[in-house]
Amino acid sequence: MAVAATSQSNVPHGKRVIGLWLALSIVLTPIAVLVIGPLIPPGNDSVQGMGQTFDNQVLIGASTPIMLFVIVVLLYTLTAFRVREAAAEGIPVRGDSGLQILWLILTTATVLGLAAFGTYELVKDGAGGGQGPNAAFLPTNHHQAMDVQVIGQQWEFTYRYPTAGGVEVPHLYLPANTLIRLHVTSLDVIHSFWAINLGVKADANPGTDNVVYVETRNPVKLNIRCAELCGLWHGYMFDEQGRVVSPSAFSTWIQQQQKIYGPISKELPPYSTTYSPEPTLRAG
Ligand SMILES: [Cu+2]
Repeated sequence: MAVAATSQSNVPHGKRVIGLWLALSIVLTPIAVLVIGPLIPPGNDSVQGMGQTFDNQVLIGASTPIMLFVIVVLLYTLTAFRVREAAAEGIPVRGDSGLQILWLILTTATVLGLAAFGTYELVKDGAGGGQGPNAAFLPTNHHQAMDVQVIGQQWEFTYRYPTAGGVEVPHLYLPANTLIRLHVTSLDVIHSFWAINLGVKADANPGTDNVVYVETRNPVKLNIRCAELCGLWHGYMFDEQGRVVSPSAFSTWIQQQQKIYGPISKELPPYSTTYSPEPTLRAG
């Protein structure tokens, strides 16, 4: 590699950087999208989770060439423009309005394009985070959704099934391939219901009916955690015994639960979108 300033100016640095960047991008971007992208949570256990996993793949597909460009420019610069003699000066950098305008257009288009994509993805099926009592964005088939209530309390979640007499149970069971309308609320302080592998995270606030939709897919174990610091045992507020089960297994299960918890449910207030903690006898 020539080092004198005169020969440096004849070297097509720009073409070399672009060529290196293109070659690396063509090889590494599909690997990032197809291999690394699907490893990022939540995975494909619900329709909403699939959507989020697809979003992760799009984002990693857009960001991999950008990251590679930064790395290629950095390493190329360190190698090609390194001052090897104490007296030698680097190539002077002068303004380049064409390059600056191109840079501004590309970065602005990337950021705005991803923002528009992210917004569309977030609202298109009315899922993801809870949207309060009157969800602004609904799945197209929301009239067929099955209602299930999630109640946060220090320090566990319980679940009520209004379609089964309002029975309250300690673990979340959902039928497979079913659209669920979750009503997330709290009896005491603020919690956050996070069903990690379903791609659902919704605030559980007292006095609030926070609605969030999720469409289950195949039977799977659920990993549920509280995602809002809610007091001393917040770290222990999790449930790994929930399941998505086949519809027939679900109807067997809910009948069992009605036998076990039905007598206690009679002492509970009637099913409601929110509760006051004061007169409530808790199950368990
Ligand atoms: Cu909590």
